[in-house]
Amino acid sequence: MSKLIKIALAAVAIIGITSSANAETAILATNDFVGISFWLVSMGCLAATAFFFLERSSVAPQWRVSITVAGIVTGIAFIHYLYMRDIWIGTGESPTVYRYIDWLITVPLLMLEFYFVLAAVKKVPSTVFWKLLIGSLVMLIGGYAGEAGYVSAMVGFIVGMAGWIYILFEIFSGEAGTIASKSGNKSLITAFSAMRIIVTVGWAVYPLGYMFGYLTSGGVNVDSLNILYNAADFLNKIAFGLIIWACAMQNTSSRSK
Ligand SMILES: *C/C=C(C)/C=C/C=C(C)/C=C/C1=C(C)CCCC1(C)C
Repeated sequence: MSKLIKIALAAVAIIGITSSANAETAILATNDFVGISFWLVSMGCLAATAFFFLERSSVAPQWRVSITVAGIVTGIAFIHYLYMRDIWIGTGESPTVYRYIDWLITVPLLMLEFYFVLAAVKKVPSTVFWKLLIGSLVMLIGGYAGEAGYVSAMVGFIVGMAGWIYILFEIFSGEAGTIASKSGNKSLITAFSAMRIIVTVGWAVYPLGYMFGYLTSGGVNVDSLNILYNAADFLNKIAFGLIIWACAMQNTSSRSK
């Protein structure tokens, strides 16, 4: 299929999805900053998705899976953000279920990016893949069970934290972290440390939100919580992918010189 046809098909798909998700769009008030933040992240995700797919062929072949996955993550988030935006504008309530559905798909994919960037420059045992996948699922299923009331909020929090701490251990000093630091590849090491900072600092926003929402008395202000989550998603999904893209480009040009 020619590139032009592919781009045309993608444009039609995006217009179709957008117009069906917008079928009953309520009016966005000029002072609804939460609604505006949902809208900004939707558009950021759309732009990032187009960017990653168009840039895919600019990087060396072994980096392409990582760039594809970055585009899939922002593409999935784009569609969820359209729905979340509508729910917020229409009802003024937090779209928690949609957030978790989005996390359930995008978070394991983001974790697997650590595997894919390693695999771009080294042979990596498949145990790394499974450890990252299972750690992220434990974190999310624990958190959801707690939020939805299948287990107490505290038990859900502890299980979720255990999954996150396990992931952090794995990428800092576990198998994945060791392979990266011993690789001797500058682009990989740069990508890996920036990605680690995001998973440590950027991801900390979510358990903090959970803590203030469920474990402290008085609860949390839904407006600030949603703005915070939206800003965190922007960093954790879009900036995360851009870091991988930048390192892939650097690695590609240092090879061709
Ligand atoms: C794009 C969306 C991202 C990167 C979402 C990440 C979500 C988390 C890191 C959630 C973590 C949680 C804990 C560590 C414990 C309590 C429950 C969660 C699920 C909020």
